[in-house]
Amino acid sequence: MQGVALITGASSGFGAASARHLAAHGWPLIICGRRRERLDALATELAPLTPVLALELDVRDAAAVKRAIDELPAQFVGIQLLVNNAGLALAPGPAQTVALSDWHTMIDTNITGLVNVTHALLPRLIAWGAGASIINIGSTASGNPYPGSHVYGASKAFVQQFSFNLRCDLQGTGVRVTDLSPGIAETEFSLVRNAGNEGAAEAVYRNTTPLTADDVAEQVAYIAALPAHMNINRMEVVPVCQAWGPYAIHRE
Ligand code: NDP
Ligand code: 8X3
Repeated sequence: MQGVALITGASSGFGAASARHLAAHGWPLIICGRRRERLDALATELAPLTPVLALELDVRDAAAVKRAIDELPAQFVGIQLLVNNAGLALAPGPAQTVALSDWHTMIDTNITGLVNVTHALLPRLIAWGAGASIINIGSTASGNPYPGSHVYGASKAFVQQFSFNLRCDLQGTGVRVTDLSPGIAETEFSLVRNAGNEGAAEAVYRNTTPLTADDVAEQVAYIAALPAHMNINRMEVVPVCQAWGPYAIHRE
């Protein structure tokens, strides 16, 4: 039987592309995000392929997340796949210049939001058993420090360790967990990070060939379709143009 996939942050970028790829592979979908119109448009687009439920949901609101999961229509309760994708970076300047509220927003979304959704869905994924998956969208920023990453990279380090720790506790349930960590990808991510400044967002990708949302969505669909006995613990995917830099040495 084909289970349902729930994708957070499906109104844009990786989440929307994952919805399209999973729909093409026959997954019934629950697509979540705060921007209702975008979700409705995506649901209308995908409706000829698969049943789709659009849920307006802020992942930071634990009570709303739990209520939405508890009140799912019967057709959508058989959840086999959770794609924890909703997330954002803010304030790309040095840590010492950043508003505390921006740090809180990243923690509330990338950490607390991901935990809220995971906690609400674990009973359903465990009920599904073998073949169920959680795909947490991490980042190369989780293990590679760089200027301006401060709380963003640290929040993705949480995602990686939480993914690994979940694997330990889910031993024997059949539920798989993957930290899927992309490098630079052209989505609305940089527009959000640069507070809507299109020039600054465009400069991030200028003269590069970054990953696309489809590149990442293909990995989501691949991981979700693996045989039930296989678990990819972590997959890091970067564009060829992205590699590591040297240590920064400050000289007097
Ligand atoms: P986008 O900005 O295009 O998409 C982000 C998605 O997250 C949107 O659908 C947005 O929906 C949703 N979202 C943000 N805050 C909330 C919230 N509080 N509640 C519910 N949904 C929320 O960026 P990407 O697709 O690039 O980002 C997706 C994930 O990938 C993020 O976790 C990001 O950190 C990660 N990532 C991105 C990389 C990149 O270079 N693009 C590389 C590595 C990882 P809405 O605003 O409608 O709520
Ligand atoms: C986003 C990728 O390289 O901007 O997670 O940190 S990067």
